[in-house]
Amino acid sequence: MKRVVSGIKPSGDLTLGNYLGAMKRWAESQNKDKDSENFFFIANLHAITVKQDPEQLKKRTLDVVAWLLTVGVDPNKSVIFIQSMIPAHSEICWILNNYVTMGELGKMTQFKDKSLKSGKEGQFVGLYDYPVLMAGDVLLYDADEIPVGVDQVQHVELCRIIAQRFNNTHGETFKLPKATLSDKTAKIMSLNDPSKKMSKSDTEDSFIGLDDTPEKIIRKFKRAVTDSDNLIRYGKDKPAISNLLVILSEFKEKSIPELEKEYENAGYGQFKKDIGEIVAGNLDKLQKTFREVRKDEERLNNIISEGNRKAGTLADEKVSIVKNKLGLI
Ligand code: AQP
Repeated sequence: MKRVVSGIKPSGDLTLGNYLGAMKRWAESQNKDKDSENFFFIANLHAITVKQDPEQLKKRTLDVVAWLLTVGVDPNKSVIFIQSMIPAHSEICWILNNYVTMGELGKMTQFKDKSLKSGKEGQFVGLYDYPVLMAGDVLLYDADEIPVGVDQVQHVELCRIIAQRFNNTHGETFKLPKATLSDKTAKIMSLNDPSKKMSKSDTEDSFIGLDDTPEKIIRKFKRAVTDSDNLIRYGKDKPAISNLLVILSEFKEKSIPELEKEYENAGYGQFKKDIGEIVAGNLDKLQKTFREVRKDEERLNNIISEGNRKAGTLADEKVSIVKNKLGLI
């Protein structure tokens, strides 16, 4: 039996990147891999490393649960829980802080990128400590696999270092997890700068929000940047078109070579129009399901309570083992 753990922050409107890179894959893996136990959580403690409006945060936390159900994460097959509702996450983070150095945390790309504006000195400690909280999220559950986007791989590697260091000092305590990546969707790029990943906290035109209207989606794809020549081809020298091909391939369920052939004689205009329409049509259907699922807050809260109960039992057991080893009474 293999254990899969992954989380998502309710820090903004979910994007196509979150959907293709994470949520859709979670649903697929849960159905494909009968031999796995899945834990998917809403990383609201991670979300507050960037200022959040409290009411919005509460609402978005339930929104994300509803989106997980909408895309097919099944609470009978996967445990869905809320990070802040299991105190063991904060507790293990504090403990693991003593097994990681400032040098290691300072090297994390996400920290460097996100503290560009304020400068490292002006940055709050939460963002710096983000990878340690994440390590705790994973180590509490003896996870084998962490399905993530490319952006999180560095954090999973640091998690292994922390776990190994703890194990070396106190004996075998934590399982060393590994990050699993999908081939192509591991990094969906921004629509107006294909050198950056698509992010929910970026500018409005750079991402497709899962709740964008069809008109908005079509317009955003129409305005998406393209590469210099007019060829629809996948390749390192064509980052913008490659990104659009990956997106189209996911929604059309056709391979990239098939799409290259299909669009051999088409221009960028037609290509972007087709992507806009197919994504808009699919998201429109998902949004209808989302609205139905989101209405039933009682069901959502029951799913969360049940998930918290299952995850909390395991997490408390692990914290208690760790405290014992450290002489914490
Ligand atoms: N563009 C992306 N392509 C592929 N995967 C992605 N993920 C996020 N963006 C992309 C994956 O989605 C999961 C949940 O991500 P998250 O919301 O917890 O954190 P994030 O990676 O920081 O996402 P954002 O959208 O960039 O959030 P903000 O802007 O708030 O920081 C992860 O598995 C992530 O890899």
